[in-house]
Formats: sequence, C-alpha cells, structure tokens
Amino acid sequence: MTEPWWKKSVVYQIYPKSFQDTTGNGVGDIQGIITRLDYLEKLGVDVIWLTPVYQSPQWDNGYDISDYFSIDERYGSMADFDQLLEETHRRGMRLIMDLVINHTSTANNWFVESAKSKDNEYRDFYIWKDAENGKEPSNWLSKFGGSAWKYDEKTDQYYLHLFDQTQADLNWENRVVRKKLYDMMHFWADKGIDGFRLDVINLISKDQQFPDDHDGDGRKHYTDGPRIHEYLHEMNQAVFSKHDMMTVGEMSSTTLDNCTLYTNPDRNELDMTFQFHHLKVDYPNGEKWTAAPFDFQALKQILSKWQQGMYKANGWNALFWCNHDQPRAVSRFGNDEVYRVESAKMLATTLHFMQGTPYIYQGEEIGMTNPNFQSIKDYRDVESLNAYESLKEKGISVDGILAILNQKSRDNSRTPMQWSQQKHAGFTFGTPWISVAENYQEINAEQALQDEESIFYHYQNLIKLRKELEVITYGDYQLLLENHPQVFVYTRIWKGQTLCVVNNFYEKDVTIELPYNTGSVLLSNYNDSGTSLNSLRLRPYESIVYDIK
Ligand code: TEU
Repeated sequence: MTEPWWKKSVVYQIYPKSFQDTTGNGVGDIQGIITRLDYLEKLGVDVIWLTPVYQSPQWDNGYDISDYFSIDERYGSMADFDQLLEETHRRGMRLIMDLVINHTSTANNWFVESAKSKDNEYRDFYIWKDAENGKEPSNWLSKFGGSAWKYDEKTDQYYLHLFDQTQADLNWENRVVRKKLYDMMHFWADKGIDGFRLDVINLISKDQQFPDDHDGDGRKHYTDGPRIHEYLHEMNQAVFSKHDMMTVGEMSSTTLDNCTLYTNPDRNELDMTFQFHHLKVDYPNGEKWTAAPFDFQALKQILSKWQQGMYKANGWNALFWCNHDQPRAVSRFGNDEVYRVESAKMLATTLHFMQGTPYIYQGEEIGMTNPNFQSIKDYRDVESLNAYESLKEKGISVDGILAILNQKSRDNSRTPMQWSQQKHAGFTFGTPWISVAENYQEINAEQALQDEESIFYHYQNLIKLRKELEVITYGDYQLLLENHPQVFVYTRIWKGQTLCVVNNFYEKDVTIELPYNTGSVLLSNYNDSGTSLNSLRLRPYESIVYDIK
C-alpha cells in the first residue's frame, strides 16, 4: 500500500494578516502571499496551511467567520485565492485551509437569523438555554475569560460561546448544521484545495445536560465530548474520503488515548492531530498568565510519551513549536540574544528528527523573536487584552502584566514577517496593523538568504533529509539520558540504521556519556562537532545528529 504523501511532508503555516501586504492598508493579503511563493519553494516546504481568510469582522483575526463562502476583502478576492491555489500547485506545493466549525461569528447570517426569535428556523443552529435560578445556564467559563454564556435580552435566553462572545458555538447535535458544514467543505474541496486544519475540532460535541463543573471551567463537559468520534467519522465519510486530502485536527486539552483514536487510519477520522501539552510546560499549575521558566524535564517526558504512544498505536503527530497562538519558540525555549542562531537550529533539529509531520510557523525559519512590547497599546489580541484587564483586577502592576504578556501573549507570533531591512521590514509600505519587532534590521529573510550558515538553510537541510532518510519517517523512537537536566537525547532506529540526536538545551557546556563509540555527523549547528561519542562535550545549545556506525 502506498504511504500517504503527508507522512514525508513539511507544512508552512501562513498567518496572512502578518505575512505580506501589497495594498498599503497595513494588513497582509493574498497577492502578498503569491509574491512570496518562490521563497517558500526555495525553503522546500511541501504544504502551506493558510489560517482563515474568509469574511470576518476580525474580533478574533478571522477565527470568527461571518461567511464561509467568501474571501474577506481585506485579504483580496476569490479570484486572488484561485490564483494563489494555482500558483502554489504550479510550484509542486499543496495548500490546506483552516476550518473553524466549532463556532461562527455572531455576524454570520445563520446566527443573525437564529437570534431573531425562538421559533426561527435557524434557532437550533446554535446553543440557546434558559437561565438557571436567574443566572447563566451553567458555570462554564470562556477560554478568553468570563462566563461562556452571553445573555440575549430580545429572546430572554443565553447562547454558548467557548471563546469570545462574538463567536457563538454551533449546535452539532443538529444534523442540518452538519450537512450544511459538509456541503461548505465540499465547496472548498471542489476548488482543489489539499486539505483542512480543523480549529478546536474536539470541542464540537457537548454534554447535552450542560452541567455545572464543580472543580473546573467546564472543559470536561465538552472536550473530546460524547459524540466526537462519531462526528469525525461521519465528516470523514461525507467529505474527506471523497478527496485526496490531508486533515489535521487542533485538539484543545486532549489526551494521548483520544489522539490515537483520532488518527488511527483504520478508524477513518483524521490524519493527524495537534496536541498542546508540551506547550504548557511554562504554565505553573496550569496557569498560562504567569511569567515562568519552562520545565525542561516535563518537556522531554511529554514529547517522548507522545512519540512512543502514537508510534505504538499507529497514530500520527503534528510536530510544532509555534503557531499564531504561541510565543516565538526561540524566545520561549531557546536564547533570543547571544545564542539565537544556535538555539533556533537546536530547536529545529530536536523537532524535525521526530516521527510525525513538522509544521514551520512563518518567521520560525529565520529565528524571529518575541517583540518585547513596552505598552499595552501595542497589543491587538482579544485574549491578551482580556487577560490584561483581569490581571489588573487581581492587583498585578502594569509592569508585571507587561512582563507576563511579553512571555505569553499570542501577539508574540503575530508581528509582521520580517522580509528585509526596509521600513516595516518590507511587510508594508503603509502602517502595519501591529508593530514590527524592533530587531528586523538584524533578523530578516533577505539577510538569511545571503548567509549560508543561517537558520533558513538549516531548515532547508532538515526538510531535505526528511525526504532522503526513511528512518526519520518510520524509525522507532527512544529517549536516552532520561533525567539529564539540560540535554535532550533520543535515537531513531529503522532497518539497521541508528540516528542519535543530541541537543544541549542550555548555555552551559556539558559532557555526556552515550552508549556508542563513534558516529558520522549528519547535521550540526556548529561546524566542528566531534565524531567520538565517548565523553562527548557539548557547547552552548550544541545540537548534533549522529549516524551511528
Ligand atoms: O485556538 C484554540 C486554542 O486552544 C487557543 O486559542 C488557546 O485556547 C488560547 O490561546 C488560550 O491559551 C484556536 C485558534 O488557533 C485560535 O487562534 C482561536 O482564537 C481559537 O481557536 C478560537 O477559534
């Protein structure tokens, strides 16, 4: 049986709003993406993941869709989209769309109708409930702060919104809703797109009792919910199975067991999943809004547990350090000052030699960093602005809150792509919707392309090796030096070939003992790494891949 193409693919995530502006309105657009396709082809990526470009009021930067069938004019027209798809395919790359079907914008016509009256034909497209004892129907909380229920005076009921109050949750129990969504998916699939990234797709099935949560925020009553596998299988049979496409589910607060079920090919649900447990190792007691160092041991254990768990269960991981909701990886897990280049390459190697499909978030390939904004006026993200207000109410100082946002805000990865030393980093000739990071003169794609030692060419190499070495796609994974406090070492073994991936995650030199004598250096972020593995000395953030003889 031929293996699916996405098992050797590398995906590049584009956040269009911050990628390339060609009109001067300060917002990236589709024509801008087209001008940068040669850059992506040079990097060697196989698939582009385009975050939402549908019509949207932009309260959540497009994850609040008001019309699934049209392109938001800020980004261009449907003709522009068709041209992007054609130009992408002409270069031998594929394109997947972001699908937000847990909720719609409250400006979506379905919701506008639904809110008109209790007996409107669209009423049951959303989740409307009466008050309980004069209060919200349950004590569930929105992931963006406050109650997950919004009162509507006109019909004297509440509607559910797990995210912003402008993002009303769809009622997936309603088979008419499901049918309309599948028809919409066919509309995009018939245009020739190559797959979907499904936004918070494991939240669509809710406990229909909507019970209070006496020891949490309600997520246990809708995460990996009662009918989720039934819905995903139905979606697969109705849409995915009818097209040669790749599907990746974003799984909020999920479990390894569920992800093995979501991605086991025999179950015909999804091809792969994003899980986020490795990106919560700097959330002490699960609290995101704190400034805290990351827990290195937890990082190693979680990544290894998922590597081994999915491998054994024939599942498939989406591998990623960053996306549009996360801080920049090199600022979070590496060193964005003296050892920025070495640590960015180390992080890339650590991830790209694992089993799964790697995702590169725009700018990661040139080591873009958090912008270190100095004022709340620089922030745009609804989640961050809500957090600012709630942290102020807790009495935390403005400086203290800014230090937290500098580390955790989603805006950290949403600053404009840094293309050149030109004004606004070549992103726009207008005023950018969000400020460019101040270090764009030193950190930009133009500089990277001229430097053969740049992070860009390290990523280019990693992408090439994934095509050449079967061991990267199929090799068994084993964590070594499990409890070492600063080194992450693992092996991949396949048909007699052993790769040993050695990563120093810190600035301190360290010497380690490995169960091997010698190996040829397949890849390193230093150009003079040794071949003897006895008492191997590692320099700051040194990362070496050995082909063991
Ligand atoms: O993200 C859902 C999600 O899990 C994150 O937003 C996370 O909940 C948040 O950062 C709190 O830590 C998806 C999209 O990627 C995100 O951009 C949207 O805001 C969200 O869903 C709602 O559509």
